[in-house]
Amino acid sequence: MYLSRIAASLREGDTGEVRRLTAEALERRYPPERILNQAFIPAMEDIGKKFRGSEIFIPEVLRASRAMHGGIRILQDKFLRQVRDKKPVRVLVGTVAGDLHDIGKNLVSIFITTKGCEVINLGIDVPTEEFVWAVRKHKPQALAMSALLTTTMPAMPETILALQKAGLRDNLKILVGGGPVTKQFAEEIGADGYAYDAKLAADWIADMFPF
Ligand code: B1M
Repeated sequence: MYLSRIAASLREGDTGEVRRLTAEALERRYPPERILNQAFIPAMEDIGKKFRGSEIFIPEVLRASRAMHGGIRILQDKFLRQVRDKKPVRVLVGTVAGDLHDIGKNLVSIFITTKGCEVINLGIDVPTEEFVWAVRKHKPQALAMSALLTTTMPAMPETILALQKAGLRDNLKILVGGGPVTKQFAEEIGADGYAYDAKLAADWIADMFPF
């Protein structure tokens, strides 16, 4: 019952209700993965379909994505509490320079968190130098880069090259993904992996760093 109410509130873009129902569902011991997989993701997929079919427009998409972020923050607190006592694999996540899309990237973050990893989310429009700086500072085992625009895809090989030049590439696994990114592109630019969606991204990290 909670799941369908959360999904409906998300579609309506009602952040307050999504947060309230998510917190209540967690209190009633709904597993966070279930809330994510059976409420947030189907509702967001629905929004994507309606947008493509011109049934709704950008303001509605933005309201729904804000509502999902509100709910994700509550889920993320829960996931983080679950991994606090482990020594987790550290993963840096970010959307590349020039790209403001963050919904898919945030899904990737949360799915990776569910695998028991510590995720450092650098946000959107992350310049190459900031990726390099963050890898040097946080010493992650993996970097996950997202791009949703064909025009921002070149920032991925640029970042990989900059990491190589800075001597930071060897001990780092690099995963790329996002709408226009393909497996072939990932191979061409020298990434270690490609994932089609957030779940596969998390599975890839878990395969790379089994524990
Ligand atoms: Co933009 N946008 N947008 N947009 N937008 C797309 C991406 C687009 C496909 C729409 C279209 O034309 N049909 C198109 C890109 C075309 C292209 O280049 N191939 C596009 C465009 C052109 C633009 C602008 C240029 C529009 C303009 O201003 N003329 C502009 C660019 C701004 C910029 O970034 N500089 C723009 C702006 C925006 C908004 C700001 C209005 C808003 C973003 C709000 C936000 O993120 N906070 C927005 C939105 C919402 C979309 C659509 C409608 C939805 C994207 C989304 O969040 N989907 C999108 C059309 C569409 O996809 N139907 C569109 C839901 C999300 C769960 O899916 O992000 O694809 P997605 O993530 C998926 C996978 O891609 C994958 O996993 C997720 C699912 O599990 N994935 C990874 C993502 N990152 C991954 C990383 C991984 C692995 C998997 O490993 C590291």
